[in-house]
Amino acid sequence: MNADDVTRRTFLARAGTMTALLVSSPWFAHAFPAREGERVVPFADQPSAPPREGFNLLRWEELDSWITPTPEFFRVSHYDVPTIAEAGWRLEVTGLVERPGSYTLADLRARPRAEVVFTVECGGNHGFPWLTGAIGNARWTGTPLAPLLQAAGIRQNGIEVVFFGQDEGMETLREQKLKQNFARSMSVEDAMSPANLVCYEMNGAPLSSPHGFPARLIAPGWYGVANVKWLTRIEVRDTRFMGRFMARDYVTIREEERGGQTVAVETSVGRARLKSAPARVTVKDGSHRVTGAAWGAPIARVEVAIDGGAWRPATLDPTYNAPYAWRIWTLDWPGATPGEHTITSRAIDLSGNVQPAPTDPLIARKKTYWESNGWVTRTVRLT
Ligand SMILES: Nc1nc2c(c(=O)[nH]1)N[C@H]1C(S)=C(S)[C@@H](COP(=O)(O)O)O[C@H]1N2
Ligand SMILES: [Mo]
Repeated sequence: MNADDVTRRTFLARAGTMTALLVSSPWFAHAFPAREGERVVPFADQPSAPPREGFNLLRWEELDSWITPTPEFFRVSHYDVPTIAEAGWRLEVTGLVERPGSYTLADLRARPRAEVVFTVECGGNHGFPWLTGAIGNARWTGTPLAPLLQAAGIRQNGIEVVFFGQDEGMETLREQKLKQNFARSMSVEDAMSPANLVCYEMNGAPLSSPHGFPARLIAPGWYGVANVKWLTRIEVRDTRFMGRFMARDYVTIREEERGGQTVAVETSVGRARLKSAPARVTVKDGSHRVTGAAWGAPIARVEVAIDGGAWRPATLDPTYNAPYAWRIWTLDWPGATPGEHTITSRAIDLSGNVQPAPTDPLIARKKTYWESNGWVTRTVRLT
C-alpha cells in the first residue's frame, strides 16, 4: 500500500463520516428558504407556561426547518415513560387471528422497510393557551402494518384492532381502581391502510425512549394519540374497544341540531383535521414576511388576513411537499406599519374544504378543547 492509497482511504473514511453525519441529521438539509440576515419579530402573544415540564413544545418562532430535529420534537406521555430493553421485548400479534405472531426488533427490521414524512399533532393542540406547540414533522421508518396483520390472518369476526403500549396507570373505573395500559384502536379497515407503519426509526436514528423505543405505531393522517408508543401487543377483537383514550379521554363534545332540538354529540378524536398557523414574522431591510405551516390534509392553498382584512394568498414552499407532512408557506407583507397587528391564516385542502373560522359551528359549538383546528391568530408589535 502506498501513501496515496492511505490518503485516499483516509479521505474516503472522512467523506463517509461526513455523509453519515448528514444522513443522521436529516433536518440539516431541510432548512426552508429564508432571507439571509432577516430578523425574527417575536409575537406579542406568547403562550403561557405549561402546567408541567416535559412536553418539549415547539417554539413557533424558531421553526426554520421542514423536518423537526428529534431533540426539539414535542412529547406527550399520559403515564410513565417506560425504559424497555430490546432483549426481552416482543411485539405480539394476537386475538382473533389464525396465526398469532411474536416479533423481536430484529424480526421487524428484517421485514420490508418503508418510510413516511408525517406531521404529528396532539389532538389537544391549541386547546389551551399554553398548548400551541404540540406538533412536529419527522421522517418515520419501519415496516408496514398491513402485511403483519395479513400474515396473522384476521378471523371473520374480527372488527377492531387494538394497539397496546407498555406504559400503564391506575384508572378509576366505576369506583374501582384498575390497572390499564395505554391503548388505542382502529377498525380493521383503518388498520389495514397501507400508510400505517410499525415504526422503529425517527429521523434516521432508532426511536428514543420518549418517542416510543423499541417500536410505535405511525398512523399518517391521524392525530398524535393514535400513534401508540412502546407497542407491545396488537390484538384483534370482535367488539368496539372502549379504553380511556378512545371513549373517555380524547372525546370531543359538540352541540348539534337534530329536528329543532340541540343534542350534545360525543366523538372519539381520530383523524387529523385541516389546520394552519402563522409560525414567524421576519423583517429584512424594513420589509416584513410571514412564514407558517399548514397540515392535516393535502394542502391546496393558504390565505392570510392582516388585521382581519382581506384574505391574501400565501405562497406554498415548492421544495417540501409530501402527502402527510406540513406545507410551509410565506406571505410578503410590504408596507407594514408600526404598531400592533394581528395575523390570521386559514388553509384550504385539495377537496376545497376550508379550515373553520372561530364562528363556524364546528368550533363555536365545541364544548371541549380537543380538535381545535380553527383559524390561528397571532399578534405582533412592529416598531
Ligand atoms: N403508549 C403511549 N403512546 C402514546 C401516548 C402515550 O401516552 N402512551 N401519547 C399519545 C399522544 S396523546 C400523542 S400526542 C403522541 C405524541 O407523540 P410523541 O411523544 O412522540 O411526540 O403520542 C401518542 N402515543
Ligand atoms: Mo396527544
